[in-house]
Amino acid sequence: MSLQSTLFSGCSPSGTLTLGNYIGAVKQWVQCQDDYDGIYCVVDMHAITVKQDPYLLRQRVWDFYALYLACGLTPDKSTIFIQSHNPHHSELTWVLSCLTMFGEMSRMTQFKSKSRKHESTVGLFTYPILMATDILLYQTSLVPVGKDQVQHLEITRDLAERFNNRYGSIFTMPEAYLPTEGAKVMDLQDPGKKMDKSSPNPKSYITLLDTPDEVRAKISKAITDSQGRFDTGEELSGINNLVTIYCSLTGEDRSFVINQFEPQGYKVFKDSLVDVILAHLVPIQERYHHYKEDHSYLEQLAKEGCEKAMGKSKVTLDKVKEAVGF
Ligand code: AQP
Repeated sequence: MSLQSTLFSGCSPSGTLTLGNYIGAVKQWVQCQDDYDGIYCVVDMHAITVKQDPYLLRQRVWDFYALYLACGLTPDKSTIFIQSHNPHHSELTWVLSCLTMFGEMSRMTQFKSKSRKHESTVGLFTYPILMATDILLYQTSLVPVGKDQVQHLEITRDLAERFNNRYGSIFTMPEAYLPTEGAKVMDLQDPGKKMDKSSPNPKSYITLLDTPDEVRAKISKAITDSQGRFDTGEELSGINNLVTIYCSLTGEDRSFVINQFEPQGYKVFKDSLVDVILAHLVPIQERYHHYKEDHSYLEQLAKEGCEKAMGKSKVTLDKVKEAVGF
């Protein structure tokens, strides 16, 4: 039995994985592999909370799976699977839905913002219950969360506590895991917003599959500062975001980077940033293409990953069914 803490995370295949997903999530997961029992999921059930093209969705699911591996997740160390392949997620979601109050769901701010852009389906409304399931099903103790997900982790903890009080102590109480290096990467055209894979403007994000020319063009057009400063004193400035990307990928100190590039100006900095980004992306893309060449191998890995995941989730689900009287 593993004595490591269980860590659960996933990305939603609602677009192509971005540099934001890489810096804020996947790169951290890879670094955590030796220290945690990591469970990493392609959360396609989350993706359909907003309208998706079925053909594109299936393609993206496999692209995500191949990219997780290409970024360095390994099935030997982590459990890597596709959410919809494990039916236990739907089953536990129903049980938890029957413990969730309409009022507490209504307070979720992400629903309020997303329902302005998408159809207000019941699935979009109750999506935090599915997220709670993802976490509780694997007795997760640590969940890497950005600020926008803190509210959803809180409701997960509320549901775990409510269930445990009513039916006996079955769920582990999850805590937020705040990685020291994980940075929030902002939109290249609007640094007030986070870089988002489903943004309608492709210039606002870099995907892990962008060509060198696309990366160069997007970085050269990225917003900086009208006065040419490197240290604007504003957290949400374009240049601040580019320096964050540079530091996250190189591990270099922010003030060192600013001192190095300030005398040389934005052009030299941006050229160097492109080199840094491509030094990460090119090897990832080579490995990605290697995995994509053999779809049956990918399917085999996903099947084994799912069996490993279901081995864990079944233990929890059996206890839940017994506890609620099924
Ligand atoms: N810009 C970002 N900077 C740092 N970390 C980020 N993450 C996402 N964007 C950034 C982290 O990646 C993980 C998975 O996120 P996700 O894209 O699947 O979920 P989301 O960010 O909440 O996006 P949506 O709403 O599901 O989909 P789209 O992209 O369609 O809007 C998380 O750990 C997240 O913090």
